[in-house]
Amino acid sequence: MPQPALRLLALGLLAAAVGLACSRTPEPEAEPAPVPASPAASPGSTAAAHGKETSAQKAERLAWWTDARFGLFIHWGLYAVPAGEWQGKRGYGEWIMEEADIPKAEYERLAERFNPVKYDPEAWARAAKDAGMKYVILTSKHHEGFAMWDTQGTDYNIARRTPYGKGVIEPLAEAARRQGLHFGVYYSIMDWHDPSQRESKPGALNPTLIDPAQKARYVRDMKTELRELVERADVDVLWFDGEWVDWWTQEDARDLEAFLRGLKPDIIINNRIFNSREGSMAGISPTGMPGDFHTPEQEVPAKGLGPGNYWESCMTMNQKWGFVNDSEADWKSTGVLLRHLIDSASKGGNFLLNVGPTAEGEFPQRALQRMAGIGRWMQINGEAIHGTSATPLEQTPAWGRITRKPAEGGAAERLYLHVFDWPRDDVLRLPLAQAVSSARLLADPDARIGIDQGDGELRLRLPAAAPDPEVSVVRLDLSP
Ligand code: H79
Repeated sequence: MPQPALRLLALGLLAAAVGLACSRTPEPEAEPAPVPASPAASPGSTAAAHGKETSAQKAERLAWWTDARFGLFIHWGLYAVPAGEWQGKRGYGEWIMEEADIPKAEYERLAERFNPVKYDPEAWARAAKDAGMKYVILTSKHHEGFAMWDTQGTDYNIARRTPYGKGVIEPLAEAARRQGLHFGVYYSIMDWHDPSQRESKPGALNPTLIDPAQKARYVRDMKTELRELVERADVDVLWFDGEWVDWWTQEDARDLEAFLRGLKPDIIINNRIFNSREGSMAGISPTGMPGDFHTPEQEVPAKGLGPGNYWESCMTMNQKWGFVNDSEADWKSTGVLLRHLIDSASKGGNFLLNVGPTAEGEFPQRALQRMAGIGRWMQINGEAIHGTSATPLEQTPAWGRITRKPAEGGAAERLYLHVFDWPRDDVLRLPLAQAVSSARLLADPDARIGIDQGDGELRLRLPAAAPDPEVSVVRLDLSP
């Protein structure tokens, strides 16, 4: 039989040595300090810019992102205007231009009806923070090609074409930082509007074909736009998508990556900067590809990817990424979303949860309710998510998930047991031989928990009822 305790210790030493995802947050979690608008580059960051980074340097560059574990994705563009409906037909989302086969000239006119007078970036950032999220990723430009900031790269932008008359990216970047959150942008490589690109066959904008004579100009405009975003919104993360077009080569991706790291050495870039996703939406790239982290979409992988492999699962609360008029039945429950967050953390990954705001500039009520619900849970249990790393145990327990914080600065090694299904006989079992010095329920620290250990198994006698209706967390301090 394997020795879980020994394996635990070995993993702990390994993680400490490589400087992976350690707890840096004192408990109880302190108010976050505002993130400086132009953080100093970390010592290893120039190495990333030159493509010569050690795994320890990468861990340091990605430290805030790894500790964060939970972020907000925002899909906002012209598609919010039709809200999923075109010519009486429903079921579309942010892909409506392609799926409803809307001619460019007609689609452009949606801009005349995009007037988000209720946009309150401070309120959005506060909602994210209150949900326990640590960063925000906003679409700067989706496949539709419409830029959500005042850019020199294209006149097809929010400042020029809408009654609103100004950009929405920098205001959210600033609001996010005031709330102590990091900020990033989504950017689509494929562009259904730009004249360089056209349908690959009648009615099929996806994937686009490019006119070779216009490619250099298009890539130059991309760089103009991305430089503006990095310099004006000081983006911490670049989240590419629409990378699967044949005309976007690995050479293009490497050139763009070097360009971006030259602008901001510490910048974090997803794997979709290059067409290398395996298994379609699974979002995993082979090793050695450009980018910093893998991007499973609409799923949490069955297993973690092991140390040194960074990933983030992005997921919608409902059926579409952009705002659509839908019904409650289309939405995942707060409990389901919360379990995806915990599942991601227990496997060593991040969870990026999406909201599609309306064309008036508001988050849908259903999204706000879910974020508030997760926030109430995070208020009590956030320490079991933030700054944690993957479970050290080989087996996923039938009752739930495990996250851990390695021993640091005199604190004991900690395991967090996220109990999805409260045991009927009140006894929680896990294969752990290492001695336990304390066991406490985060939602009810005074509740008595009986500890019984033997034969490589830990048995915790829990109170008869779960203190949290969704997921109750037991914090286990292990003896050194
Ligand atoms: O922005 C959101 C979506 O609009 C966008 N990604 C998230 C973050 C997206 N959603 N669905 N898709 C993209 C579907 C893409 C499907 C395909 Fe392919 C593109 C099928 C074939 C080409 C990508 C590449 C998946 C398989 C190969």
